[in-house]
Amino acid sequence: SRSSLRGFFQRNLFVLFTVAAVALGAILGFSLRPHDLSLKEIKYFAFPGELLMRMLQMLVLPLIVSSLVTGISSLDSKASGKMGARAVAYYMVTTLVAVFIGIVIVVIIRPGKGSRDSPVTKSGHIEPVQAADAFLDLIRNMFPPNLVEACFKQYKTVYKKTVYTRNVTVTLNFTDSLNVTEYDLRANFSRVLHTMQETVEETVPVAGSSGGVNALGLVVFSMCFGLVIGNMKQQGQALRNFFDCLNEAIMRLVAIIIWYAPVGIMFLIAGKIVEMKDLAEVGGQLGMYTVSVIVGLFIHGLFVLPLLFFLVTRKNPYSFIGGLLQALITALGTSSSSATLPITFRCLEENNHVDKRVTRFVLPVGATINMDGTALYEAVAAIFIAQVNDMDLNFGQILTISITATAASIGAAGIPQAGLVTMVIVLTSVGLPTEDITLIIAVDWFLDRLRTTTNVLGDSLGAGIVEHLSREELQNQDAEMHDSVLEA
Ligand code: DAS
Repeated sequence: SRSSLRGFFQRNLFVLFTVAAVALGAILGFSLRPHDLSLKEIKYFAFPGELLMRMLQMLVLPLIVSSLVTGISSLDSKASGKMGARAVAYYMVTTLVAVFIGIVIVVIIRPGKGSRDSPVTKSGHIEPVQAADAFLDLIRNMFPPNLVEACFKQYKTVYKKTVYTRNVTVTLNFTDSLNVTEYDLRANFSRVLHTMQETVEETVPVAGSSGGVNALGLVVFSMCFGLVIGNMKQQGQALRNFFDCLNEAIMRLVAIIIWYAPVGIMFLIAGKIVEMKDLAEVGGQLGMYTVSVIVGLFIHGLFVLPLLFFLVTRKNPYSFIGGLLQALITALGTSSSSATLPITFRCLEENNHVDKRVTRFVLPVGATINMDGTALYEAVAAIFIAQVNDMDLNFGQILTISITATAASIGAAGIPQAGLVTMVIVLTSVGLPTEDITLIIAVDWFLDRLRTTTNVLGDSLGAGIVEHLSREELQNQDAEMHDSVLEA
């Protein structure tokens, strides 16, 4: 029939478009590299990619609030409690498994033991953010001082940097910032991130790329709000209708943006390829470290998670993953789980037909706190840095790294390179020098894309697993709805 043909068309042609966009982006990027474009020219060239990021980020705020409030208020608190417990159990188990895989890999490959020919030396002074501050920031972000600030936090850092061949002086001045807690942490590390890049004199908005949404605070608020209006029965109906309609409207906007996504992704990939350092430069230790992270992410993402999905749902995980390709490629292009969230919703609901009552609940929470890729990466990076410092970690320290890497991945926002920022918690917890973060910055932009893709994959398979485990509650609710309609 026409609608199934349209469905087939949408599902497959889009994926083809997006894969073609990545390939074209790579070709474009590599053909432009020999022209040695300046950072400015690259920014102009990659502008269509930045547009896509901004369009998706624009939707993150209304999408998180409307989907969570609708999702939670549409379930009775018993059902939502059970679904939430299953989701959290899945998040904890898969994140700890990811950390375990990371530790086994990095202990076997021992990337830090090679000769110290890594091109990036330990240079530049970094003021480490103390772990305690980072933890407090994490808790603080769960309770935004007021909703306006959390949603519309205007934050612009104009920073001027004069870089003298890697000895860097950076002055940060915060202008018209309303609420800088979350980005304080990030701004310090944006200092680290940007000081290791090419030397140019420029002032750019740093946090603009992260969209200025405090997702953690919004998730906590939306869950509480959804629970409350869910229990307000008839009195809350008007609000429930409002958020349901808002959610529907946002998903229609996504349906429009998704036509532009392949173009945006093409320029995001191309722009990054033009900008990146010669990967050939990345030799020795750094190369083996990169291999360790990639091997770990592939084992976790392509074998462990699909196996868990199969064991629970008895469905073919790879055909489920086939429906997610668009979201996975968007994660690869944007290196931001929250920016990918609108596409993740669409892939799960349109391609994999996951119940909306599940996706609305687990996806916003998962995109914010369930980051298997990040947890694996932070464990590998911390142990790599220990190896580079010839520091043998005892079992207690390895256990500490497992716990703090899990906590740091929960705390990492779904924005580019957030995992690098929260790694300070892991390093400080075992007494490793935080300035060694500079050792791994050169390859972080690349690993960030892979771990973000793993994060999105984990969230999406989790939605399928939670739906399967909750099918009884969902069927009961359908039956109740059916009966109430019959009565009416
Ligand atoms: N880029 C983050 C995300 O969006 C992951 C990370 O930085 O570790 O999931």
